[in-house]
Amino acid sequence: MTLSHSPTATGVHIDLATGILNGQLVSTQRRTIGDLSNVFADEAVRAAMPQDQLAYEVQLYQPIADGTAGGLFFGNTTIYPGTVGGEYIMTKGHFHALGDRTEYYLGVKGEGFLLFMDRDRGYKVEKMTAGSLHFIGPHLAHRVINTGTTPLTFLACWPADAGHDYATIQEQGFPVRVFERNGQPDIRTL
Ligand code: PAN
Ligand code: ZN
Repeated sequence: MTLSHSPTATGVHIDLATGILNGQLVSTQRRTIGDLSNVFADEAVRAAMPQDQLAYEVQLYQPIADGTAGGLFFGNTTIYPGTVGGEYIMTKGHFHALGDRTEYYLGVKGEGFLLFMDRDRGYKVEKMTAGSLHFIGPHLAHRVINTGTTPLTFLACWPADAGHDYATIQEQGFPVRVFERNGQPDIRTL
């Protein structure tokens, strides 16, 4: 590495008010309602919705190659408000492919729930708000649910070799779902 002898600008910047990242190595992933088949309880309602409706977006800062042991990635996620058949819009959720890899989530804007599930389908829910810091321990699947009426944005930092296991969630789901009832979140066990 060529070390600079005078201070230089970093290659990436985060707007702390919005969580938006800017920089050359920042990429964006979008998840539409059409990408979320079999995520919500009412698949027929989801399939009848506009398939190009944006459900959530992720900005990724990957300063090191995917899979590098000891490396770290950083990103944000913005989940748009709304429901699918009365169920709040949420991320797909995943275990890490290397199951013992951990992660931090930090709430920036909006409100929601962070749902954890262990390998025995035990679960817990943490409230996510601006400034709430969440440690996702080893072997815990994680999903974020926007229970508010505004976009929910959070920051995340995770190991570059963690990887994502979506298949287990696609097959088995989480043990609870969160529905809107009289404008309030209602956690239902399955
Ligand atoms: C996050 C998530 C992001 C989107 O960066 O990947 O919030 O959620 P899904 O990946 O479940 O669609 C993270 O947990 N990375 O490991
Ligand atoms: Zn993760």
